[in-house]
Amino acid sequence: MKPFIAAVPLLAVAITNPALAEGDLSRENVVDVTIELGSSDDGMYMKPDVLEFETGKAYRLILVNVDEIKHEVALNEMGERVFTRKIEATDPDGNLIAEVKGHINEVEVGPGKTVDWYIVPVQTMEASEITCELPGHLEAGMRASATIK
Ligand SMILES: [Cu+2]
Repeated sequence: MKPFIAAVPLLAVAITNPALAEGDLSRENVVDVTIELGSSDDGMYMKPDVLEFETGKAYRLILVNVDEIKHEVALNEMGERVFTRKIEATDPDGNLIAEVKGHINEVEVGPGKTVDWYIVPVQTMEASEITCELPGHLEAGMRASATIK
């Protein structure tokens, strides 16, 4: 039950403070975590392949696809334990293309593109896999271990 208790103050703040409700939750303290998606001679990868998060901290997952084909990040079990603030896609000049809000489990990233996924973990989790579920990619090695403390 403890993880749920930790989540309550976050939600309360989001509801009572209009500025935060618009997506500025913990903006000053966002921790950037870059996850590179690509292929190598050994197959396909997520780099780094071990990730650690803490409940109540705000993160920006910077999904960088360095490949010439589409990849994705599926949070799987972790998706049930994080609050997604928003997904943000921008053009090469940094102009906003799309901001997506709501509960999200998977994000596909086009070849050579980057997408920012803003999350706040709200519940602890033992090591669990995030994966690329595109056909053949998981088998080729596209997985990373994620833990929420
Ligand atoms: Cu992939």
